[in-house]
Order: sequence, then structure tokens, then C-alpha cells
Amino acid sequence: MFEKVNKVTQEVEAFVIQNKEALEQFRISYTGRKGQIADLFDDIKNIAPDQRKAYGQEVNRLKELAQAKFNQMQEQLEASSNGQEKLNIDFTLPPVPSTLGTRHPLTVVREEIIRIFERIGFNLSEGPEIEDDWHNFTALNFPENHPARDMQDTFFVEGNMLLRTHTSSVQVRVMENQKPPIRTLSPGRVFRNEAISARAHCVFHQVEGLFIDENVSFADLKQTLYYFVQEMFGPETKIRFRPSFFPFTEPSAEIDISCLICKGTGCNICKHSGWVEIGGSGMIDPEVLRNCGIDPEKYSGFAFGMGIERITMLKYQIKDLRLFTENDMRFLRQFQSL
Ligand code: 2U9
Repeated sequence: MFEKVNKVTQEVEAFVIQNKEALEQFRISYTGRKGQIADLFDDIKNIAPDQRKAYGQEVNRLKELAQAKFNQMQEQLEASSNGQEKLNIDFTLPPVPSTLGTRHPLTVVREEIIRIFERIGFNLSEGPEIEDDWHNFTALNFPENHPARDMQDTFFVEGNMLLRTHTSSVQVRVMENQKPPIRTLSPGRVFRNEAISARAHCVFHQVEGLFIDENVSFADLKQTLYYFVQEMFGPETKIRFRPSFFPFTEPSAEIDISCLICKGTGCNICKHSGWVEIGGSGMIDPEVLRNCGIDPEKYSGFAFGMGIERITMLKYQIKDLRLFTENDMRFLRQFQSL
């Protein structure tokens, strides 16, 4: 009988457990309820009474040995089961192509504009898309009968609430809540009641800048925008200012850059003028400063505004504004990935 115990002990010690199937086989053969160790315990009734104690101790030792081996191998196999699955991968197979998204071209350009102005100390400001008449029009010197206040140009929501037609309303809020010096950039979505075409949309994006301090002059405006144009469109790009009119700036100027396509020699894009318009600018009207609680005797400032769609179309030679909202993957895939 003791020989049988020795034989099973040797078998248990020699049993190689490499995988879950072998572990199960080990359990069935040795540690399980109907395994060989259970049989050995049953055999105790056939042992001479004076040897039963020694026999019992031997079989118990074997039982502990087998159970310890089972537990250890079970733990090891569980710990390495993930690794085991990974090892089954065929590394010679071609990789599965990753489906990385791309950033929308308007996002790419908006972030580039922000980075350029951040480098010269501009911070970012945000405000509501649904505005009141004061922040969108009155504070900015729009006369009572100005055409922009007409239903045909502005989406009215209820009473004197409307969808902002420019992000200047954000800057009015900044001026009302902060003291100069102010250097802020407000990118955002704006709304105008216009028919959708290749050149116009009722929802588009603007970025406006505001710079207010003591002794700010038109020279500061020109130098700031010159820096922006060089950074955004390249060092070869020229800039020019054309006199204009806006209710909220005086004097006012339209901003043109030399045509990126023909470099100023004349082509279809610039209608053979050599110049393309990128936005507007001017010195903040003293009346607007006063409306927003800033003393125009002490402070002066400049402001500018640009359409992000327009800048993007010029930079990437996009001919139709509608491409920005159609979400055609063939168009979107051409832009920078995340
Ligand atoms: C405050 C005072 C003045 C912002 C300015 C423009 C000129 C301008 C247009 C460009 C193309 C809008 O997207 S567009 O249609 N913007 O021409 N914007 S000056 O002037 C401000 C802003 C805020 C308090």
C-alpha cells in the first residue's frame, strides 16, 4: 500500500502542467473527488490498524503536495493567460490600418490664429451666442436705423434678444468687466440672415481682437496686423490698409494682403488686382469706450475682425464655402490629423 502512495507521489511530482487542459487533467487524476488521492484515502480500511496512522500521514502529505502544485500552476496560468493570447498573434500579418481622424480645417486655422496672437500677449475671451441688443448693437454705436439691425440681416429670437452677428459683443462684455490694459482675442460662431451660396453662409466663424491701453496708436494696429499676416501667410506676404467705415471704429481700415496665388501679379482669385481682403480694423470709437465704462481721455485702443472661413479659403485655396459644412470625407481627410 505504501508503494502505491510512493508511485502516485512520483507521478504528481513528474506531471508537467503547461496549459489549462493539463491542469484540468491533473485535477481529475489526483486532487479531484474521484482522483487517485481520494482512492488512497479509501484504501485506509485495508491497512493493518497499527500502520494506519503512518499511512494516513503519508497520504495527507501527498494530498498537500498535489494541492499546492495545483494552486501554484493555476495562479501562473491565469497570470500569463493574457500574454499567452498575445503570443498567438501572427506578427507577419500586415497591420490593421488605424483610423485616425483629422481636424476640421476651420479648427486648424482658428488654433493657428490663436497661437500667433498668444505669442504677443493676447488672451482668449468667450461670450454667449444669443445676445441682447445692447451688446451686439447699441454699445457698438449702431444707429437706431442701421440696416444690420433689420430682420433681413439679423436673426431675432424674442424681444430684444438675437443671434450675435459678430463677436464684438464678447469684447463689449470684456470691456465692461475688465480694466485696461486689455489684449484679447475672441473667436466664435456668428449668425447673419443670408442666403447660402459658395461665398456666403448664415452661420460662420469670426475672430476679433481688441487692444486697449494708454497711448495706443494706429501704428500699433498696423504693426500687430503686419506681424499676424507674416506669421499666418509667410514672410513674402505684403499688407495694405484701405480707408473704410464701421460704426464702432474711427478711423477704420479694410485689411488686404498680396494675393497668395499670383504674388501680386494678377489672377482670377484677386480679380487681377494683386490684393485680397482678409478683414477689417480700426481705432475703437471713443463713444464705444465710454459706453463700456472706459475713459477715452485716458485710454485708446484698436480692434480688428476677420472671417475664419475666408482666411481658411485663402490659405488652402478652397473655392466653395459650403464644403465646410457638407462633411464630405474626401474634403476633410486632406487636413491635419490630431
Ligand atoms: C469693439 C470695438 C470694435 C472689430 C472690428 C471689423 C473691423 C471688421 C469684419 C471682417 C470680416 C467682420 O467677419 S467679417 O464679416 N470685421 O471689419 N471688426 S473692426 O471692432 C471692434 C470690436 C469690438 C468693442
